[in-house]
Amino acid sequence: MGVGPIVVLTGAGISQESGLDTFRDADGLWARVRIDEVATPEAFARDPGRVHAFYNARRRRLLAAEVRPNAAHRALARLERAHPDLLLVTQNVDDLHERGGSRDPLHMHGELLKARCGGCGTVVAWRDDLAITTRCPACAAAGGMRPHVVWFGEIPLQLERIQAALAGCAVFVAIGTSGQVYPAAGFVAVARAAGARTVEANLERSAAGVFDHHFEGPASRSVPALVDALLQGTLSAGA
Ligand code: BJW
Repeated sequence: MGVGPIVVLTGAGISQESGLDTFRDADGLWARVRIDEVATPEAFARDPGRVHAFYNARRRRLLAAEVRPNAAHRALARLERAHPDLLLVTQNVDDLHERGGSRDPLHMHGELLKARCGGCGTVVAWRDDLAITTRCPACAAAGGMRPHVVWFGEIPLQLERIQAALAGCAVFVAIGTSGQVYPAAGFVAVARAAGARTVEANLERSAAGVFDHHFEGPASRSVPALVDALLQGTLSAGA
């Protein structure tokens, strides 16, 4: 396939049909919980128990038997196998890309199944609830363990690697993201400026006018169609 390097950015919408909440849809997390109570470093400093409760509930949900990767996650793994020059960047903290077969997705907003010590900085795999009393397995300090996620006001992970890939990509694909949170929301403009073709998969096409191609509908249907179009070289004709 001759499309050149591909960067794929995914957001909460790709995991919605797997049983995980999005953030900004009408029934999303931010309709029920205030961002400044659970998703900032200040919130964690003020009331760590509240923040732990929010992430503990989401971690338990992620580990529930019925939460599984869907056809969209699997289609991206298929694209990666056929086209190794692909960087999969996800804003999601779930592990559904890994479970769907993707080898090494870049989790720019962190991972819910990891915890980090605010004292020594150690990052460890974590599947249990976190509490104020949880001790760091490395330095044994209590009180500093937090979910390994990126809150508002914190710097997303591996931005240099992402920026380098965006600067060299021929195709940029955004899937299931509302494009409201920066810096991820600006990636499409960076890719466009680098000459990439830009592709969106979402329930509805975004109004911003920065995408060349649109695949509308639930990700479990639109993403396999998008991947087929990329692999068959029919993107221009297809959407
Ligand atoms: C479907 C579907 C289906 C549904 N099929 N589709 C003013 C202007 C500009 C920027 C700022 C500003 N003030 C502050 C900022 C910066 C701030 C920011 O962007 N704020 C905006 C709200 C204005 N950003 C930050 O603070 C970031 N850090 C930063 O900027 O550092 C400074 C810096 C950067 C670079 C260099 C140097 C310095 C950090 C942002 C951290 C975001 N964290 C969260 C929580 C992570 C942990 C957790 O999971 O709890 O990340 S917030 C939340 O939003 C989460 C998500 O990853 C992120 C994006 O959400 P996403 O994925 O787009 O989900 P939704 O719900 O918004 O959209 C779902 C979409 O799916 C919709 O479009 C649906 O239609 C669609 N959909 N079902 C297909 N079945």
